[in-house]
Amino acid sequence: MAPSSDQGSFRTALAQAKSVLILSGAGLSAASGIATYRNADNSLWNNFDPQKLATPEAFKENPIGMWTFYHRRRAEYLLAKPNPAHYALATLAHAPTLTRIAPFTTRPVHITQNVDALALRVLESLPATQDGDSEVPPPAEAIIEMHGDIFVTRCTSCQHVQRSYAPELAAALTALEKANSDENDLPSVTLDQLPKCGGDAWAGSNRYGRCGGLLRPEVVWFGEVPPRSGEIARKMSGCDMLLVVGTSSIVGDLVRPAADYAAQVKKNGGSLAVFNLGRSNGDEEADFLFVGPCEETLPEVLQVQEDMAILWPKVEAI
Ligand code: BJW
Ligand code: ZN
Repeated sequence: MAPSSDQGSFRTALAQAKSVLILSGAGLSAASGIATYRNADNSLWNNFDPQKLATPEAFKENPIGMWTFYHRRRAEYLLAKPNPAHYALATLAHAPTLTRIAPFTTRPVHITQNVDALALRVLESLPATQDGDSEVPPPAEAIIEMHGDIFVTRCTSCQHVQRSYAPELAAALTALEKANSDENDLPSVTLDQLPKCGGDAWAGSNRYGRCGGLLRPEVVWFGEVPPRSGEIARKMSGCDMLLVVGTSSIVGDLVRPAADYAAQVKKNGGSLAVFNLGRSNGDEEADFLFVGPCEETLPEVLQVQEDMAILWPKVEAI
């Protein structure tokens, strides 16, 4: 049967669901000005073969080139602002809104493939619910960044992991970025000047978290196992309503394991609601399909515009 785009039927199904999950991809952040990976004029990987670039082998072969690429994206994402689609999804982590929309489900976990931290930043900005229940975990626990996060680094020697929104991880990379206007006059960066454990001022210690080792961005490259994969698979097997937002494939022929989740939910008798700018691969399997920019469709279909305005009164984008 063809997917339905009837908003009322979708809301009825959501209101009956007992276990709701969200799976998002790059389309969620498109309205924040962040390029998607594939198939748009400005896509990140139009000029690259991702299976060559986004691998641990590429980092080993060319750490300077890789850090230049990630440093630029990090600087750009730092300036990006969450858009109404992020806020609409985050209202589902707000107990009173969730109780109205889907009273029988526990707080939906948002599994995002995005590495831009925007969904996390919005959940962290959600005002605390005044329900006096100290047992309720903080909203940010309702997010799993399954392909990592560009603001997190891991030391390749001592494995120390750190989150930092500092604009500069290593002075040499910032100098490179500033010199970018004249490609012929690029300062040369040496391995020693790349982001290192303990920072630019590292002075020879070998302690954990200050060992001088080369840092890498804590993103998930091809061939690496996404963190919390087991936990995600378990959650999917108990899910009866999966919202799939802005990802290019919902059947297992693009980026796995994310592209397997929708089929898994369907196999277990759960429902699938897809929010995408256009038709995406496998969306004929969906029960509900809302074609259009998710920054418009999500607030409207979930009917959370008012909740967004009340929860984030100072955000202009809402
Ligand atoms: C809008 C919109 C708007 C736009 N509103 N919508 C066969 C051979 C060899 C390997 C494999 C194989 N089969 C499977 C594999 C494994 C491999 C894989 O999938 N390879 C395939 C390429 C073949 N996968 C892996 O290696 C993964 N690990 C793994 O499998 O481990 C084994 C294991 C797993 C689990 C349990 C046990 C073992 C790791 C995959 C890592 C992917 N990493 C990347 C890069 C992150 C770092 C970085 O950013 O630099 O993650 S790849 C890239 O693709 C990124 C994304 O998260 C991911 C998905 O892309 P996404 O989000 O779908 O973006 P787009 O651009 O493709 O689509 C955007 C969509 O939005 C479009 O549909 C638009 O229409 C829409 N849109 N504007 C609504 N306003
Ligand atoms: Zn270290």
